[in-house]
Amino acid sequence: MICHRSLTDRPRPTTTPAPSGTQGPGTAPQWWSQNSPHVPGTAEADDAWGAQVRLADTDGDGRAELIAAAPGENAGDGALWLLPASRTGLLADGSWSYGAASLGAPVHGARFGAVLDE
Ligand SMILES: [Ca+2]
Ligand SMILES: [Ca+2]
Repeated sequence: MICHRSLTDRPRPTTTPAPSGTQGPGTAPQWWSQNSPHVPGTAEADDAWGAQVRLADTDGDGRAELIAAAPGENAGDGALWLLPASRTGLLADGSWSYGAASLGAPVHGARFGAVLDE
């Protein structure tokens, strides 16, 4: 189960995508926020971090990374976070974030990450 932690630190599970790594179903839930060690940024009101989440093998190694969106980041500019996958599961260490500016797109009020396609 992939989960995220809200600004209030009250766990709120999201959908249940396929697990990453070799642990498979039945492993303990994992929780992250922008306040988790190694996750870039700081949790702020209205970030909506985790409003959209997807698992995708972005580097072709056979393990699904976690993509978490915060469309409210930076007063509505929005951003995405990528948490890398390891043999044993997802990791906060090595995670990174990017926004519309990374793609050369307009940033102000873009709500980047408001919709994540499959
Ligand atoms: Ca933030
Ligand atoms: Ca991968």
